[in-house]
Formats: sequence, structure tokens, C-alpha cells
Amino acid sequence: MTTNDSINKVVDILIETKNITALTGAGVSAESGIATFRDPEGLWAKFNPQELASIDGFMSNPEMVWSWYQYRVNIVNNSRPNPGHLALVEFQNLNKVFNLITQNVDGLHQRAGSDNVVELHGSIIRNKCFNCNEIHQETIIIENKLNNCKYCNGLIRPDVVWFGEMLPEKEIELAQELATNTDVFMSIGTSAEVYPAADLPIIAKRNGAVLIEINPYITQLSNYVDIRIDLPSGEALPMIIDEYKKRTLK
Ligand code: BV8
Ligand code: ZN
Repeated sequence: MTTNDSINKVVDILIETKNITALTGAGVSAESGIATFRDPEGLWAKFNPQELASIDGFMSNPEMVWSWYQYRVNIVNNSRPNPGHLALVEFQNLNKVFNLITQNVDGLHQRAGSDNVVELHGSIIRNKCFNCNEIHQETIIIENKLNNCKYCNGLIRPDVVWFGEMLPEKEIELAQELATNTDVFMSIGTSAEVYPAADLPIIAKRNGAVLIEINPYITQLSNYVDIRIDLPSGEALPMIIDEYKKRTLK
């Protein structure tokens, strides 16, 4: 099946369906200039995730971890949503039930205009106290200097989910419920390697959903999906929306 055939098949399904759920990963932000994690030139190629995206890493070297996150926050603040993010906003206007779950921590879906984004791994542009968990958005975070909590003087950290940390209960439970009750599940720009997020497409398929993957490279999910579109999401998603509109707005 050619890529165009796959796009047409996805649009056939979207026209017929009532309930669509999308799970996005770092690949969706790649075309905004934000490095993914596991691509050859990704973050984990340069930095050790256990050293940087973990409680032990922060406890053993808070200055290094903090400045690594501020380096990433600067990249995020200087980037903007790409056509893939903008196309996902249009999915909200197809008068279907559409839910967006993301593993991304960059806030680009919200900046593009997506509503009710389910953030499984938190947000790099929000900070909290390592000790009492109080959110410290309002505190002026001095970039490369460690900051202390105004309530308990604990260290301020990024409000993201590190390896070994539980995901926010409300978000992961909602995501599992959405995956269980959806007609179509789209896995977009994710290597499907990080759990429990990587369970979601499996849960959806087991509960009868059509499973679609949008990813220019093969992943460990690829053999399991019903339709694969091997294009960057910034190209594939606008093509899907354009074809959908062409077919439905007569
Ligand atoms: C937890 C936030 C309880 C911080 C991140 C089984 C069950 C439960 C847990 C585990 C389990 N097995 C192992 C575990 C532990 C661990 C885990 O999953 N490890 C993996 C590596 C095996 N999980 C956890 O620790 C989770 N906590 O479950 O707590 C527990 C704990 C321990 C043991 C049992 C239970 C916490 C996981 C969250 C970690 N936090 N980040 C930060 O960002 O700094 S992980 C990080 O990976 C990001 O959040 C990212 O979103 C996530 C997933 O990566 P992807 O988004 O998929 O990105 P990746 O680079 O991998 O892939 C990009 C893809 O895009 C590629 O496929 C590429 O081909 C594609 N692409 C590239 N360009 C494009 C594109 N696609 C489309 N268009 C393009 N243009
Ligand atoms: Zn505190």
C-alpha cells in the first residue's frame, strides 16, 4: 500500500468513526526543532537519561540536572508549533469525540490551540518543589542557579515525570480509559518504548480500536498496527486533514 493509499484509508476510517484518540511523542515536536530522545541525534545520544531524567540524578547533581532542563526550556521557548501540531487542533473541529494524550513535556500542543491535552509526563515549563511538590510557576526561576521553595525551602525541580517516578494518577487513569473506549487510536511520533504510555495503543487495539501509526521509522509497535503512515507527522497530519475536508465539505 502506497503512502497515499494509507492516507486515503485513514480518512475513510475517520469519516465513519465517532471517537478518535491520539497519543503523541517527541517525534511530533521534531519539526519544531526540539530533539527527540532516541533518534540517532536525539537527547539520549548525548546525555544519559538515568543521570539527568531521574530522582537519583537530581539528588546527586542538582545543578547539572537543573541547567540541562533550563537548556531545554530555552529551546522550547524559542520554538513554535509546527503543521503537525496545528493539524491536530483541527481534529477538534471534525465534530467527533477527539482526545489528545501526549508524552511530550514542551507544551506545544497547548500553544497550537489544542484543548484538554492529557500530559502524561508533566511539563518542562512548569516547576515544583522537590520536597513539598508545591508548584512554583510564579517564582522567578533564576536560570542556572538552583532555586528554593518559598514554603519549605526545598529545591525547585521541573514538574516532569522522571524515570522511576509514578505518572500523575488522574492523567494515566484518564488515558487508559480513553484508550479502552475509543474507535480509532493514532500513535504519532513515538517510539512506543516508555511505559506505561506504551501500553495505551495495545489497550486500544485489545478493545477493538483501529490502530494507526504515523512515524517515518519502524517502531516496536509497527507490526501490530492496522495502518502505518511512514511520513513525518508535520506532513502526514495536514495531508489527512486536507483530504478529510476535501471529502466532507462538499
Ligand atoms: C513508572 C520526562 C512506576 C522527563 C520521560 C513497565 C511498566 C511501567 C514502567 C516500566 C515498565 N518497564 C520499564 C519501566 C520503567 C520506565 C520505562 O518505561 N523505561 C523504558 C525506557 C523501558 N518507566 C518509568 O520509569 C515511568 N514510571 O512507570 O513508574 C514504575 C517505575 C519503575 C518500574 C516499574 C514501574 C516514567 C516514564 C516517564 C519518563 N519520563 N520524560 C523529560 O522529558 O526529561 S521519558 C521520555 O520518553 C519523554 O517523556 C518521551 O516523551 C518519552 C517517550 O519517548 P518518545 O516520545 O517516544 O520519543 P523517542 O525519542 O523515544 O521517539 C521519537 C519517535 O519519533 C521515534 O520513533 C522517531 O522515529 C519518531 N520521529 C522522529 N521524527 C519524527 C518522528 N515521528 C513523526 N514525525 C517526525 N518528524
Ligand atoms: Zn517546598
